[in-house]
Amino acid sequence: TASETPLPALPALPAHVRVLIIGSGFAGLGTAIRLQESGERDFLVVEKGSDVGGTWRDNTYPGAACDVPSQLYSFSFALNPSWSRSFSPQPEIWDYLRRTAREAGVLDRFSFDTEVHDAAWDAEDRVWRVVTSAGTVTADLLVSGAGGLSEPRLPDIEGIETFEGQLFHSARWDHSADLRGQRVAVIGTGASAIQIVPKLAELASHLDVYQRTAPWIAPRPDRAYTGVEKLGFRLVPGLQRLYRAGIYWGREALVPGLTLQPRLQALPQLVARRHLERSISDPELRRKVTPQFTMGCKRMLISNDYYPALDSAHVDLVTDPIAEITPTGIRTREADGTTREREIDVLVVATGFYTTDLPIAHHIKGRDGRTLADAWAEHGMSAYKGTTVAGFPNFFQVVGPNTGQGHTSMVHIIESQIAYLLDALRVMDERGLTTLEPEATAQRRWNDRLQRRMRHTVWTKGGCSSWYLDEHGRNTTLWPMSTVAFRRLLRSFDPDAYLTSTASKGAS
Ligand code: N01
Repeated sequence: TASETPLPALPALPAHVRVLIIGSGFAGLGTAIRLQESGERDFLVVEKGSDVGGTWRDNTYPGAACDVPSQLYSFSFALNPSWSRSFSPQPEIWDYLRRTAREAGVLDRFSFDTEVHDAAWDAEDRVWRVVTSAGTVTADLLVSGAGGLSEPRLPDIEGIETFEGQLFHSARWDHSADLRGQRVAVIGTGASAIQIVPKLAELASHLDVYQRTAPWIAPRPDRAYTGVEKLGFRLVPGLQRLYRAGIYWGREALVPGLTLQPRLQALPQLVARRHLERSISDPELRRKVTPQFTMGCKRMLISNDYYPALDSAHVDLVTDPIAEITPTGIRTREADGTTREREIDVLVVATGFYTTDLPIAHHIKGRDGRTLADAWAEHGMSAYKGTTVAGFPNFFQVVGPNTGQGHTSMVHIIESQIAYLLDALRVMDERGLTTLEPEATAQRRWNDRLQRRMRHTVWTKGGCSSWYLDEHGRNTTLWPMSTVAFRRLLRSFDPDAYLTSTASKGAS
């Protein structure tokens, strides 16, 4: 299969490329393929992992699967007739990405096991100087496809470093750990945890699930595609596009409105409550898992096996707050003020990622050595059109600030950003531009408008805290309108919003 074929190796890093891309998930890989299709071969993808796939390479935990329908989870230019189910398991998505990379013939431009240590704008030579673990490369343009959910965040719980059993993050699963017959704990009840818990419940002798906030969980309408459907996807061009369009427009029509009108949540909340009641027999457990915030405030989850797993005799849902992690287990603070330790052999932390404080932001330096983290320190992450940043010439961030999705596929957003980047290159070529960077006022106007809209959404008003919000309570991660609107706004590159320079003249 595609997964078993060795990857072609790049003999050495080139000294200079026109476009340097960081990361090879949907964002980096999509950018590389589209660049090549546009006739641009002078690019390099640096990837710190040993393969393509991004989050779909890294998240190999048991039960890992997509909660966005398969039909929406492929590039529009590389549909996948091989999906086996309506919601794809992780190995299929990873395999799709590996196959797509191979078939596009771009892998000879990839450098794997290559970590970016530092990327700095050299104002004199007008290039990005990128220091990697495999050497230094200069590039006219720098594209970050490093992802918004790629750096695991360990919980800041006292004593975590003292734990003597096995401990790992959901996104860095330790497959050498034999969990059969072990006492296991999971901290977290987000999208990752609810997929992991049912699988762990099958293996562990005892499982404790530590819940801080009860999430909303709706039924998962997952099913295997029939033989007729699969044959149809292969043989009838257009059938898959029809499926895709149907699912896509259904979501586009409904979900963005739901984020603005919490009253419209009444029906989906009822469906989720019924789901909870049907799945759990124990009234005390039902009470504990009943969400206390408006649906959609955190990511909406879907699962058919999480609630039944919690309802099993050997699984305990612990809602008392964690006081500390000890060498042998987890100690909680009980309602009466005493503490209680539950002993475990293995601890799985499914506590999410660095989202509004991306580690890579400390390593990308624009004008005057200012890092992205410096630029974002005061008011949080922001970009122009989620893609370019004032003070960072010739820099594009695919999956940048306020581009995330709560209801549909990121791939649609990613393709909109890639199209914008390609159009920027076209404009640079046509006008002989050497540099471009968004005007600070254009960026400010864009973000003021977004933040004004955010104030009325369920993410801000729904009564929960989530990874969508930064330390100032601002949502700097999600796109608050439809993906169709995003595509329209990024349809063509808009040089009027940019400071540009040509080889002979200075910035204008
Ligand atoms: O992470 P999360 P995730 N003590 O941040 C809890 C995508 N994704 O990996 O809710 C105790 O959502 C925290 O509690 P609370 C998807 O976009 C997609 O699950 O903050 N608990 C929460 O329960 C998703 O949204 C798929 O009170 C602590 C959990 O840990 C995003 O990735 C699958 C804690 C973290 O939840 C992240 O999901 C999986 C502490 N100190 C993920 N710190 C698909 O299917 C945190 N928690 C496509």
